[in-house]
Amino acid sequence: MPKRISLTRYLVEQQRMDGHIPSQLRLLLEVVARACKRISQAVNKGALGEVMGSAESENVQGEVQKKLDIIANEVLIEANEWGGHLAAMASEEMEGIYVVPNRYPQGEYLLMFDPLDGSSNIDVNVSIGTIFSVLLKPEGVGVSEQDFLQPGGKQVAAGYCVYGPQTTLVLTVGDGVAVFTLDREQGSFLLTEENLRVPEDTKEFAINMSNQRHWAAPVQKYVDECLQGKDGSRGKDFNMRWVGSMVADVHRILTRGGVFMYPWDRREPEKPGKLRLMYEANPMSWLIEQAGGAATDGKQRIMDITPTQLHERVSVFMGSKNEVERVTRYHREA
Ligand code: AHM
Ligand code: MG
Repeated sequence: MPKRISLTRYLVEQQRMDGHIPSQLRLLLEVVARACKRISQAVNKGALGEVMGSAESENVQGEVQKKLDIIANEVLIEANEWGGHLAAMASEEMEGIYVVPNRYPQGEYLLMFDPLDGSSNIDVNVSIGTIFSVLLKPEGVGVSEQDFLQPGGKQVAAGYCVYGPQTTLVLTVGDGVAVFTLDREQGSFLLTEENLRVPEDTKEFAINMSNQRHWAAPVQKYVDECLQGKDGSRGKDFNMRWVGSMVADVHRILTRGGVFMYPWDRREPEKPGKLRLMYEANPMSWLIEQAGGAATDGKQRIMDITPTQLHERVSVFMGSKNEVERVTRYHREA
């Protein structure tokens, strides 16, 4: 068995050798990883831990909250609020920002997260995850929601933890993508892959096909061509996968290629898409780009979008570069 490097050592080396991350950011990422371990334990207990089912509340998006959504949100806040590395946090499960209480020291970072992505899969024992994104707070006194409204290109760290057959943490600090697997006996994340690459071409796409009749013409055209396979203009057969947890679908694509799409559709025409820009699309876009893939909203690079609201939504096309370029081209030509 090879001797594995722990997440702690990986981060120390990033700080020491490459000067990629300041010590406060290293501390922050360690704390996020610790919180993910706690969430992983709760997920693992399932019905034995009374964490299944719905709570009697809705989040700001009007979605019914699952008990685990709330537990994961609390775990992330409690783990991160006292360390002195953060100024504030924002989450899918909270309407406004959570400013670090003044009984604790204030740090210079902003943390955003989707504490439990793929909520509809909790009760059926299918992979779910936590997605996170870190920004630097702009200079100035205090902290406000406005400070969070920075394009994804300003992220200083991003990642996710997927709670599946294994618990896997995937991270970028702008120096490629590293993968850590949770060793439950040791209780630590160990580096299992570095410099992940997404193949430029693929024969696999991921989209919720039940929404087909609601899509715009460019998405119809792209998926139609995939479905025609060898009999159509693409000259190859495509396979389709849809877990219904963005973390799991994007993890598959980071591992073996593919294209993930959650486009705008006519069900809610006033919304640009279902997924949230700041704590779902941006961190995933950066990971995908760091692995050599691409991520657009159909027209522009997702990470170039300047958000105007915390819970802003966006259309998403990400994964293997040549496929993302093709579906983006169809949008531009339309
Ligand atoms: P959530 O953050 O409330 O769990 O919602 C986001 C999820 C994504 O993980 C996934 O890609 C998508 O919603 C699935 O949507 P659908 O149920 O329409 O297939
Ligand atoms: Mg989500």
